[in-house]
Amino acid sequence: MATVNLWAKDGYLSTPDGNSVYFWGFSAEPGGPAQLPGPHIVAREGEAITVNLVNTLESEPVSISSSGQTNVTAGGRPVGPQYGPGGELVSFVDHAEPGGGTVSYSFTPTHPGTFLYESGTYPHKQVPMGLYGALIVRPSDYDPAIPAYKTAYGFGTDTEFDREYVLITGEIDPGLHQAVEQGWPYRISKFKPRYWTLNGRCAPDTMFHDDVPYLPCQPYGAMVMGVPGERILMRYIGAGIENHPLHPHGQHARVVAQDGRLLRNGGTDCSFKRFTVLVGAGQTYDLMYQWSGLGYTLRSPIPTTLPNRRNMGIGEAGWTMWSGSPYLGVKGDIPVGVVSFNEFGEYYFMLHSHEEPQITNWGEFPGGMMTMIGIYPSLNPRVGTLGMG
Ligand SMILES: [Cu+2]
Repeated sequence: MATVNLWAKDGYLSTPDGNSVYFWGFSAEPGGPAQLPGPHIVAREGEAITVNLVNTLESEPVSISSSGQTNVTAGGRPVGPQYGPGGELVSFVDHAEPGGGTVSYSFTPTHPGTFLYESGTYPHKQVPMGLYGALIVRPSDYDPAIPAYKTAYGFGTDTEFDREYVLITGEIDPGLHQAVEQGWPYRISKFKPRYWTLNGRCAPDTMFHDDVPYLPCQPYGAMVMGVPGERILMRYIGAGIENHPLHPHGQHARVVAQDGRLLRNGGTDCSFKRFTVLVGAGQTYDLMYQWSGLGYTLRSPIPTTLPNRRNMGIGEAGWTMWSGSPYLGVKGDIPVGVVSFNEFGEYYFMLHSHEEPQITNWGEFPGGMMTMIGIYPSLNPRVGTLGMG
């Protein structure tokens, strides 16, 4: 039986404009930092899994619920709603009391797919505060060593993939987070997000690698990478309380599943192509992105041609491609040792929320719910694999 241990903690998020935001999140280690989103949980269809939760928060109980999972038990009994002393609803499922309380959930996923897990306790508060993560259920016949069995939904479902990426949407209202930190009243009616996140990060941090040391509480990057012709599985998860129209440039994506259910009715393929998918709060979508632009494919890869250096202006040239500065409009020399511009011949396509105010960081464009898809002539096979499971 698979076992996952999670600790609910508090911490501070980093945003690209230099802000620091108090948040609550799950950690996979008793001594590790809270993280946004929580650790990916990778389970397998038909195999029992136990999720142990320790609540180190001092102020309120925490629980974990996952839409789409059935027959969940805690302590051997079916989970049920929890009420406070005045009869008010506190949690949708059994919770762990504050100050080190524990709860242990067990269930057996009956379907493969992409799911959200989140706190079921005061969810209008604890979910925006960051207590959410991804639950990936592999099909029972999943075998990454055999291409026909390296699928999202099982052999023969036309969901084989070469690489996979989880993209979890969220929003941050720093005012409400500060209210929680200071113990002020939490008024969801005042909800006004200033940051929009993919995997807990705002652009341009979304494009950094996993586990960069300067984002200790935001370990997951959101950059999608592949080579022409590869089947790139993108798992969208709407963890926040807003809806987000996500749009990849470069190629339409094929929606193969919704809310952890394959879009197939008997033998009829019900998948469909879209250039924008509205990821609703609490919803998940599985999309297949297969870039074949300019005639490049797996058999006909992008040629790696070095650009003529005379065609790349720098600094004083006056028509700078990139000035060497992280800020737009300020010129400087490129860093010592940097000698190349796109010399791999890769192509980049934006992937972003089409609700354009969401691609800002507190009003500054670009930022927020935006990342890039990089299509390369070749790429390490370990890129685009999920760490756990
Ligand atoms: Cu666009």
